[in-house]
Amino acid sequence: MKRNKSLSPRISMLLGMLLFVMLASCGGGGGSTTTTGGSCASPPALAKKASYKVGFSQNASNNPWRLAETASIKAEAQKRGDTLVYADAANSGDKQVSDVQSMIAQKVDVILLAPITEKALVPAVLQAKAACIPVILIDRDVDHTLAQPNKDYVTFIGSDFVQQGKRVADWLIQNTGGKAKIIELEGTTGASPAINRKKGFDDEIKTAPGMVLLASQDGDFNRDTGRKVMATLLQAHPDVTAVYAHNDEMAIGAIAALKAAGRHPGKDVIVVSIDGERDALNAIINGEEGTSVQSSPFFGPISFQTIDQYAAGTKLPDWIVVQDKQFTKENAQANLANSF
Ligand code: GYE
Repeated sequence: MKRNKSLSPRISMLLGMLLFVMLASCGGGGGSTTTTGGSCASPPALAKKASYKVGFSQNASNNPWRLAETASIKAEAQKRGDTLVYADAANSGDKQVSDVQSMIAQKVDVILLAPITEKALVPAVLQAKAACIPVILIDRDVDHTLAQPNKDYVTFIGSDFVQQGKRVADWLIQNTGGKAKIIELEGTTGASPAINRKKGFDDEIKTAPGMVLLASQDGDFNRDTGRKVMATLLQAHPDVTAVYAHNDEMAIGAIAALKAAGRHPGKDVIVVSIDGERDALNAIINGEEGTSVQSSPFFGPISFQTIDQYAAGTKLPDWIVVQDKQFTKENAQANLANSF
């Protein structure tokens, strides 16, 4: 009781400060992209300039997909003569929040953010907004109950993850005659592609009664974690006939685990996944993997075009949907040269 009493003036002062910051920073309001009366709009406006100082907050650099994305962003910034402030959060939500805070302190013009999970980066998105810096989400989305496009951030540029999961499920249903016992390796818990690739796949296989989901577990979008999780699940479910991995890295890990256990991926177990990286295309070519639905990592051109459009005052959609191909043994070889 005593403690509460002595803290309350401080809390009310903090609340007062918070209210002040909110009023000062959100005066533009109402979805307008123009700056009004010294406060910023919602989302904050971007002044047209010959070149920009662009922040790019990457969530990790531990797989070919992330490296291809970073290379694409860096190449496009360089091509345009923009200054890129780059940070790699090394798979940590906390580090990614402080990376964005550092970009705010460095007064970048705009932030490209690939949020590690749907929730972890919401405070950073709101802090950028309060500092009048527009944020464009790329490759992963945030939780829309906590932050909204065309309000708290500009837009989300990325694939339709539900559709990706559904496409993998449809291929698997067709290629197993609608009968399979499946192990699912999920991406990083709480990441938008993990949530939605699971939803798209799980909902679709429910339409075919012979498709049985034996187990579904987090493999963190990581090759070696995928391998270890697969090895463990394989012991509990030796009757598995199909593996659905939320990304190619985990599929490659699963193929290694299957082989180590004396199984024959592509023959007694069908492996399917998402991304379209080179190792997966090669696994499709040599028969060990069935299909990989593409998830393009080449965000450079589209991100910087979106920055230009936003600065020009174009009203952007809440979601700029990236269109993806699908790789199978029919086209894997032809797409190998452009893979990553
Ligand atoms: O599939 C995966 C990466 O967010 C769309 O994250 C991206 C996914 C991609 O780690 O390989």
